[in-house]
Amino acid sequence: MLKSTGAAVTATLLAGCSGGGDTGDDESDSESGEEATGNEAGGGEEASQSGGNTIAVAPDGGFKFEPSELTVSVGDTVTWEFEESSHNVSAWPDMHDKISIPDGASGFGTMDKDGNQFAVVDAGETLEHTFETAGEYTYVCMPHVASGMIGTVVVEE
Ligand SMILES: [Cu+2]
Repeated sequence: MLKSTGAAVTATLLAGCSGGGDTGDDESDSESGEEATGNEAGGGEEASQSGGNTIAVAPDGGFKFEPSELTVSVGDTVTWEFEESSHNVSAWPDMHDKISIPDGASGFGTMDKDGNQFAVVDAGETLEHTFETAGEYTYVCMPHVASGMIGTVVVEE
């Protein structure tokens, strides 16, 4: 289901299951050293991503994605971290006319393509998506798209 599209809601997996050596939870505080060097060293792949291509959902309770625009490369995985409850991510073009993805790209979201557009996720959960097609993806939070809760990921070759 979600996995087949390259997206997965992984809840606490990030912190829980991949921490080879370190105690895991201080990733967000210590942005500087460890993740950068740990990237290639092959801990869990989730662990290496949390310092990099991460988008905060509703930081400080705002109806926004931070950063609102992120540029990555084909093959990169982006992680959305839900800092508050009552939000979601949809990059399914049929759900809203603000949503757009490149021709031939896969949609993704915290819900399935035909799922509940207003299903929200809890604070602390994450969504991961690996971008296989270059181009510009505009995704939204369905409950708050009218409030401008819209984000963009630009995927370069
Ligand atoms: Cu929202």
